[in-house]
Formats: sequence, structure tokens, C-alpha cells
Amino acid sequence: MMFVTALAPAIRKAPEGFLSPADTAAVHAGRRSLLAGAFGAALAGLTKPAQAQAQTEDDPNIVVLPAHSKGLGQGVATNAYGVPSQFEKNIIRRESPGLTQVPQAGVSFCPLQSLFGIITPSGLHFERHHQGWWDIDPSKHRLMLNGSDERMLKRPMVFTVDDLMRLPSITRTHFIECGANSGMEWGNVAVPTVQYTHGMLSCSEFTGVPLRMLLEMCGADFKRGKFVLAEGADGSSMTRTIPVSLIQNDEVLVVYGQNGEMLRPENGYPLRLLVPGVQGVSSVKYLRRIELGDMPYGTKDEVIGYADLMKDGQHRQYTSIQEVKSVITSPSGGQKILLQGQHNITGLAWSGRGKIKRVDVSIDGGRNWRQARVQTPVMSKCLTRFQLPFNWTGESALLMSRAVDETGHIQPTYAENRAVRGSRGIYHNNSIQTWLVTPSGEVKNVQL
Ligand SMILES: Nc1nc2c(c(=O)[nH]1)N[C@H]1C(S)=C(S)[C@@H](COP(=O)(O)O)O[C@H]1N2
Ligand SMILES: [Mo]
Repeated sequence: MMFVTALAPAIRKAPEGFLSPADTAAVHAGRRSLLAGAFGAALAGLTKPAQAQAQTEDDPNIVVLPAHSKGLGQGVATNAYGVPSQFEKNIIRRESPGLTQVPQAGVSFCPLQSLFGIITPSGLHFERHHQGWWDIDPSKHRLMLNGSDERMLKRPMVFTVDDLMRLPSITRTHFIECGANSGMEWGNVAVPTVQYTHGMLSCSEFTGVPLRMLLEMCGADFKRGKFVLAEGADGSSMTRTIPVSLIQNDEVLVVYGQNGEMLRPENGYPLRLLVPGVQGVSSVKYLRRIELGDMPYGTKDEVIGYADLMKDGQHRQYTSIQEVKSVITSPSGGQKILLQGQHNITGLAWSGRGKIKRVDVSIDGGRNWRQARVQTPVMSKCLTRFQLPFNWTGESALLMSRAVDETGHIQPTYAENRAVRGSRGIYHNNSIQTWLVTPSGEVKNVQL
């Protein structure tokens, strides 16, 4: 007997992405109990069919009728707003220990290792706050559009959230990635899990109205006005310059919807800007003001931070595009492969320039590459899921993924990136990630 669905538990997802000491001991002792009941038996069956047969026949999880098959379940609306199963309580956002001193100026990382497909559940969307999050009363929130002078924009206007929701809307699925995602890796810190290496990345279906339409309602003059300033309503006064060229294709949205419901407070409720493909900081949350002007604003968030420190010591400013990137999310750092045989390498690829064209996967540190299967539809500036079967024979393996986007950009190696960028930067690290699988099945972050 062979249960194909039983493959997933072979990579055990423990808290923090690590195995508990007890579990690790169990693995070393060779106890199968680690893989619950029938699943464990079925997995064993992939390599030893006869044994699997014997184990499944007297498995109490099959032959003993459980309480949930005999009694009454919970009533409707017991969870008026549904929450995940109690058995999924380890799948949460996590703060990287020691990364930030104060939680209000912090990051919580998305558990990429545990997610499927491309949509990040709203409650798991990574969070980056410069001064904490707020749950703002939407009836009191206002969005003002003005020009740096009256020639830029003829009629300054103030919109309520209701005003915006009465306009025709656009819904699109896009990733948001912080410009500092994978930032620790420039210095070869090699943080242990994909949650911490790549978890400042999430993807939602967003709903809102094009910023260009709002500006045109105000009589914007795009011959004069070449730059937009976006300003948030939180105490950090988050302000970013966005070139008008970026908003002209209607991709930049003033967003109120996220995955079919209103934005979550942590993600900017009731209004945020969404600048697809551009580093997350430009997607200003709690958006309260848009100004049209004729030059870049050079605000604190553009001068002090979000500038790339180059190899020669110079800083590169306004590098906004999140370049082509990918990462294997499973097996990934901190996980442990418990059984030899068939596994599935899976991960995410994305590019701030458009669609993903292909993803190649290597299991030998980049000597040989095979093209991964990419889940369709592939959308622009959106996460793309890839997979490749992996037969683990108990030997060391170096797992890598390399994405190519529709503009022909190829994800670089660390050596290629460092040759230009050095190793002291924070932002815009799109290097190829390597996971080492050791003969004991442990998966570790290494750099090649
Ligand atoms: N108003 C406001 N907008 C903000 C921020 C902030 O602190 N305040 N953080 C920015 C940064 S640096 C990023 S990466 C994204 C993160 O969006 P998220 O918290 O919804 O994931 O929001 C951006 N917009
Ligand atoms: Mo960010």
C-alpha cells in the first residue's frame, strides 16, 4: 500500500523550523514514531513495501474508530472568524533574535517554509514597522492629494476611504519584498532558516484604485510633475519618492483590500500604497498624503536608509527594483529529511521586472542544473511556485535554485554579486541561496 499524500511529513516542520532535542534524539535512535501512524508506515513502504503492509494493517489510526467519527462536532459560528487548526500553531511570524532592539522598529518574518502555493495568508504576511502598527478608524482616515505648487496639480482633493471604495477597483496579485530581505547574508551571517533569510517577502491579492486615476481626477500635469511623494500617517512619517514613470501603467494602486477582505492593521489598514516590483518601503502603509512634484524629494528614508553600500565605499541611491530572485523553501535550513527516497524540492521565484521565465534547480552546488516545473498562471511581479522531484539517497547535497525573468535577467551567485557590491551592504541581495543537506538529513544554510 502506498499513500502518495504521506510524502509531506517526511520533512518535519518543528518550531522555529528546527527539530526539538527530543525529536532529534528520536531520529538518531531510528524510531519511526516520529512520523505519525499510518503516514510513517506508508513512507517506510516506499522503500520497504512488505513492512509497510504489515504496519498499516494493525495501525490503530486506521482500525480504531476515533471520537470525531462517532460524536457531535463543534457548532457553527463557534469560530465566527475562522482561525487555523490548533495543530498548526507553530506556523507563525517570528522576530529574528537580536535583529532589532525595539519591537516598534522591527520585523516579523513570514514562515515561508510552511506555506503552499503563492498567496500568503493575511495573518502571516511579514511585518515591517518603523514605529509600530496602528488600527486606524477608517471613518476618520483621509487621503489628501496635492501638488508641490498649483501648476503640478490643479485641484487638491481629500478622499475618505468610502470615496475610494465607490470608484471602480482593480485586483491584482503581487509580492511585497523588503529591500533588506536576505540583508544579513551579505556578511555571510548565514541565519539558520528560510524564514529569517527570505521571510521579509509575502504575496497577496490586493484590491484598490490606480494612483494615476486619482491624480488625474485632481488635474495632475504629468508634463511638469515627474515625481510623487507618498506619506504615511504613523509616527514614523514614512515618506518615499516614486517616479511618475512607474505609476503610468496603472500598476501603482491605492489599496484597501488584501486577500478578499480589508487590509490587516499590521499591513496598513485602512489604506496603503502598493508599488509592485519595488522594494517594500515604497508601499507606504496608513497612506495619508500624495504630493506631485518636479524632483525627487530626498526624504530621510531615502537618504539615511535604503541606499546600497557598494564595494568601493560609495552609496547607490534610489535602487528601487527588486531584481530576479528565488529560494527553495523546502527542504530548507533547520528542517530535517527523515527518510531516504522520494522528496519534492519546492520554492518561490519572483522578479520586480515582470514575469518569471524559468527556474533551474541544482542538487550538486551548481555543477548541473535541471529545469523546475513552474506552476501556472505565472503573473507579473508576483511569486511563482516551482517544484522538482528529488530522490535523496542519504548523501550530502547542495540545493540551489536560479531564476530567470522575462527581461532576461538571471539570478546571480554570491561571487558575482559581491564582485560589484562587496559584502558590507544591507539591501537588495538577490544572490542564489544554497542549502546543504548533510548525510544525517539535516539542512543548513551555506554560501557557495
Ligand atoms: N507608514 C509606513 N509604511 C511603511 C512602513 C512603515 O514603517 N510605516 N514600512 C515600510 C517597509 S520598510 C516595508 S518593507 C513595507 C512592509 O509592509 P508590510 O509590513 O505590510 O509587510 O512597508 C513599508 N511601508
Ligand atoms: Mo522594508
